Amino acid sequence: MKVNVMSDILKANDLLAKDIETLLGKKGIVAWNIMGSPGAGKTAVLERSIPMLTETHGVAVIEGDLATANDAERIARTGVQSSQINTNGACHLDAAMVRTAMETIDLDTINLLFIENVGNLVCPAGFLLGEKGRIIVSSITEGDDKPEKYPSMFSTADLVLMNKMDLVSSTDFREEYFRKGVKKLRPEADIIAVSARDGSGLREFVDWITEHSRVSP
Ligand SMILES: Nc1nc2c(ncn2[C@@H]2O[C@H](COP(=O)(O)OP(=O)(O)OP(=O)(O)O)[C@@H](O)[C@H]2O)c(=O)[nH]1
Ligand SMILES: [Mg+2]
Repeated sequence: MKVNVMSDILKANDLLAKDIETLLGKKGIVAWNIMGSPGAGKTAVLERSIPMLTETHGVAVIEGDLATANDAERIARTGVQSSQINTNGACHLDAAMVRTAMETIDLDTINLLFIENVGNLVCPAGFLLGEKGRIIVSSITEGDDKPEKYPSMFSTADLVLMNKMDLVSSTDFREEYFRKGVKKLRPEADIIAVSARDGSGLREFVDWITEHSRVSP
């Protein structure tokens, strides 16, 4: 008999993700799935951008990690709602985890939800979470060949942030090579060079979020 366990799991996940998307849509909330390697700077980019975003948006963040509440605590210090999911070993978030975390957030006070996935360049790609789109934070210290080495992840990105640009002179990172690698997999993806350390590029990131988070009436 044919055994089809993985595709059944993905199908169930996608159905729940669709429910989440519908619920968020009814409430006028746009969700972004933030993905990238461990330590790429996903939380740092959010920490530094949230004060700009809250000038015009109600923001909340769901944080996914194997263990600790470190990231949710960092986000809470910015003053917005944050909720931590511990996956206890799982290398990605799934829609059921996100649905549970959403119950801890006052959805009536927000219109922007960031879901920071578990740091990983492979597993999160296969699991929809109800997001409008996907943002990959890729730090330049990881190397300029990451798009071509991790195509499943980069081929689903709507926006790629090249983070840690403040360190570029200490690396052999070739920005054009990286950009070509992304565009080959996903021509429509936007790419922005940023530094969560010195803040460069983050206004452009905030403008991108604002532009792409408009809810059609
Ligand atoms: N120099 C420099 N350091 C950065 C930058 N962004 C993040 N960092 C540092 O990189 C480290 C990891 O940053 P995090 O924001 O925790 O990275 P993350 O992607 O959220 O990590 P995980 O959640 O563990 O996957 C921290 O020590 C940050 O201070 C940057 O733009 N420049
Ligand atoms: Mg983090």
